[in-house]
Amino acid sequence: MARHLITSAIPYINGIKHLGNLVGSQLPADLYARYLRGRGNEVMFICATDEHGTPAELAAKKAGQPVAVFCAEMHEVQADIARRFGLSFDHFGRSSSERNHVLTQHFAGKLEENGHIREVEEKQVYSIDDGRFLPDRYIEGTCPNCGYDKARGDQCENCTKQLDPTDLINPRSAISGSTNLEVRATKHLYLKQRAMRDRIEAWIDSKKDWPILTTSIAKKWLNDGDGLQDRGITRDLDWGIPVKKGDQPWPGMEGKVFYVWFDAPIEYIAATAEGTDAKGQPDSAWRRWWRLDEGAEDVTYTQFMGKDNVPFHTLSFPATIIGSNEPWKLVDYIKSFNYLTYDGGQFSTSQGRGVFMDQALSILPADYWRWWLLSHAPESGDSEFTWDNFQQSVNKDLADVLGNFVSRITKFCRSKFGEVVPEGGTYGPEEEKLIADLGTRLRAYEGYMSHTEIRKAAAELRAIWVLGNEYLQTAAPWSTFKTDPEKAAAQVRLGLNLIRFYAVLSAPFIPFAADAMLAGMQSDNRDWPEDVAASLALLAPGHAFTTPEVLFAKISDEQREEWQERFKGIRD
Ligand code: B3M
Ligand code: ZN
Repeated sequence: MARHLITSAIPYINGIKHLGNLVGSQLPADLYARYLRGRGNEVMFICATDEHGTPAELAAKKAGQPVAVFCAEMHEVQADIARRFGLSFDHFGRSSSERNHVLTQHFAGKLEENGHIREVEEKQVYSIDDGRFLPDRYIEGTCPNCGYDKARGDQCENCTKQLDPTDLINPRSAISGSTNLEVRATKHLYLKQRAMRDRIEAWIDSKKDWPILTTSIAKKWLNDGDGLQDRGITRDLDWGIPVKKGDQPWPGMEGKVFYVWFDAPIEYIAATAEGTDAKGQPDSAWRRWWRLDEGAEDVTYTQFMGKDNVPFHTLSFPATIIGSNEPWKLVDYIKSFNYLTYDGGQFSTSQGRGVFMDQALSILPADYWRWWLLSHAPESGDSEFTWDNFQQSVNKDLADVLGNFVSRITKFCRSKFGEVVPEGGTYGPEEEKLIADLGTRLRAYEGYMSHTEIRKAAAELRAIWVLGNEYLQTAAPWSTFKTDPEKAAAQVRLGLNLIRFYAVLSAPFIPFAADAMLAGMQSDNRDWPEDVAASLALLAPGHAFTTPEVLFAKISDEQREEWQERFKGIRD
């Protein structure tokens, strides 16, 4: 039994995530966690909400709530949706937790002690009426280049020119609209990543098996232009983790907080501690996952994220860990994803375009989405969600192949033998061939699953379902029964056992259907089929079952059209 630490990129608190976010981190991480648990490994699967930064502050303002209240409520909303999607986190933490405050301040203190922090004086726009500094993109004004009157301080959306806030004509606060602005000097802490460049590069180069998407992004930031830049790790905001050196004040940094991207990855560690705290366990319970000197030597750590998060996980977070000079666990494998597009365009949180997690669950159960998203995961390039494709995939794979298999075999058995596994008959060459073919495909499936090759794994699983259907088609127990009821009994026995076998293999993809299949077979044996023949003999003659309800309903053309229409616009 091996030990696996798995983290998903932590979703921003500012709203409910769309399906593109889901398939880019939390869902594949869940697939992997479920698979590894299914194989008997010890797994710690961690996620959390990412609660700091200006977007959180502004979303709270828009909701008319104090930011702490907004975050607490939105955390519960996201936790509930995650649960309903079957995301099996061992803990779903909060980056605003006390644990994260302490750990983030601890890391900053260590980095400073080891000479990895420098102070930089900057000039920044201050809004007198808002009583705060404004990040560049919260300053609006007229573009000096094209005259567009809603240009942002970092860029003009109309002509795409990169801007400095001071370039804008008639600048105003995007928060209040106030023009009562001035430029003030402010001091910030920078993490001296540049000086750690060679150590980080050597570490990345040692990861020979990483996906190309991950290493190519990391390399780009290491080598492009001037190479790895030092990064500001503090902000002039109210909401966030106060800047301190460990538990000591940081002179000159009063009233400032750490930058959200500094504390967010540290939350992976903190959330593990939040989880063990919640169980009343001692610190050693989380430290054995994270401290090389306290048991984490034999942990394999895998991270899941969208490609836009890769630089922070290949460069900045490792710089924090390495720079601490303490024996913290570094990631072993980073699985990153391209983007999922929506019906010819982008999914967009800010524009409310696409299907959001709560909306998805309001029209169909989680497994329909899980199956489509995972079997179309944007691994080697972007992939596109279309309602057509979704309908086809659900109807073919889930309803026609898997669902139909379960329903035919159970209904036939009920009508001829009753709701028990029938006895009598023996397996012949067809059954032996099926068992051998299942074995070959199962080993391939395991290979893809353990390397997080998700689309290939899905294709292999589908092929395993198809084998059962084809067997049923050729064995045709309904015809056999007329001439050789004993033989038909053996065929049906194999078929019923296949339902349990499929439930176990499919659980990482479609956990709810897997539960329904096992409940129907009145079995809670979830043992992974190391030996296919033995696994297909687990439900012995005389074992009672109940014929399950329809596992997967087909999506009709009317439904497809209705949903396409309903979700074509913009969410309000
Ligand atoms: N919240 C961005 C995102 O959800 C960010 C990830 C943090 S991972 C430590 O894409
Ligand atoms: Zn412009």
